[in-house]
Amino acid sequence: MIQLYEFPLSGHSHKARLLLSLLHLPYDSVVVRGTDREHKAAGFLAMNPFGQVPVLRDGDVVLRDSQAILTYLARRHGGDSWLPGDPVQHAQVAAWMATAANEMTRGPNALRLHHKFGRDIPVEEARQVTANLLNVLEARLSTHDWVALDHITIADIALFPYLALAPEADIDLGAHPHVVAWLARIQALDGYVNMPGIPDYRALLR
Ligand SMILES: N[C@@H](CCC(=O)N[C@@H](CS)C(=O)NCC(=O)O)C(=O)O
Repeated sequence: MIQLYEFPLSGHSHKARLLLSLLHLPYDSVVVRGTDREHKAAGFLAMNPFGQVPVLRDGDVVLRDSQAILTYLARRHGGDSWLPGDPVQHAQVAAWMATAANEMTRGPNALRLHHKFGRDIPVEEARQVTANLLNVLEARLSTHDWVALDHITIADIALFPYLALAPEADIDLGAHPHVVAWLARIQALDGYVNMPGIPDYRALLR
């Protein structure tokens, strides 16, 4: 049985939860007790020396990093559609995975850490990164249903949680209707699971 080491309020963990659920893969959730600093204890550091969730264990395979976990699940359990083997399509997905790791982390994720958890961050820089990211995504999604290809891929999953958690990051999505429609499209998928803090974007479209 696959095991997912996670924090319940972690958007990075939610990427893994979401793909596991969309793939209808059963797994055991191992909630890491952040308040007890379990993620910095030797046992956890042996799985991820950075001391961060999520970590996924599948038999002998132990993986850290949400993007890497999505990559593994897609290739091992998801056929050829979530991360196609075609070199060009693979690279197009990889480009957006990099956006999830970079701009999404420096922008919306950082703003949520600040507004929800009180983390000291460069707020103005995070707002600018977020504004640029939203403009780029809005342009893409005004002509396409999905961020990387003409069907859903792990890039959509990697980008979903920290945009969907926008209210907790004091981000207004009002000027980005195509981003909102894309969030709702993901929420309408068979097997979609929510996490605390993500509103029902489908209700906004009704
Ligand atoms: N690049 C990592 C980042 C993971 C990350 O920042 N995890 C947070 C929770 S969302 C964490 O474990 N923070 C605790 C810490 O850094 O000490 C990924 O994508 O999985």
